[in-house]
Amino acid sequence: METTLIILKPDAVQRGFCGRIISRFEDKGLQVVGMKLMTISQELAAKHYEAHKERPFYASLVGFMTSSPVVVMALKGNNAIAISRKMMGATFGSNAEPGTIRGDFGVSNSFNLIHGSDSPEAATRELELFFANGELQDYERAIGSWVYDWSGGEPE
Ligand code: 3AN
Repeated sequence: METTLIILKPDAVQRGFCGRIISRFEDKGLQVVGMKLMTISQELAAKHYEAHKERPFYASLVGFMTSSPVVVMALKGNNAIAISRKMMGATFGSNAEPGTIRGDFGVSNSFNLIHGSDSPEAATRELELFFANGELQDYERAIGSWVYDWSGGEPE
């Protein structure tokens, strides 16, 4: 099982899409194990987007991400990272496929609604940045035995 960090960016919160986006992940079967509304500080944004520091869009990206509250979520599931990325769609709203979150809810390249960790290493790093010890919940879902086939001992 993997856990990934998802951020519903300021445009998703301001445009009132959080419920609909969260529903997509719940409908898919991913388990919400952490969730909060917060405003990202300059310092946290700088750490999160460290890899993009030299890119021309860095300042506007940090400005956008710190401009208004976001919803941060931790989603757990088999291949949760790849599944979430597929559901998010291509980086830019202008060419994201219909059926994906970015494809269905936006047209902008800069305001692209959602972030999702892109590797297990990134997920570990980002979950630690956004959630304190004890904030992620370890719990069994009542529907758990119908989301996966557990007959072989592993979730399939
Ligand atoms: P993704 O979020 O799809 O993994 P990354 O990691 O390439 O995309 O980029 C991180 C964020 O930086 C994107 N979510 C997007 O908001 C922003 N970004 C990436 N490339 C550009 C660009 N050329 N112009 C403006 N913003 C960009």
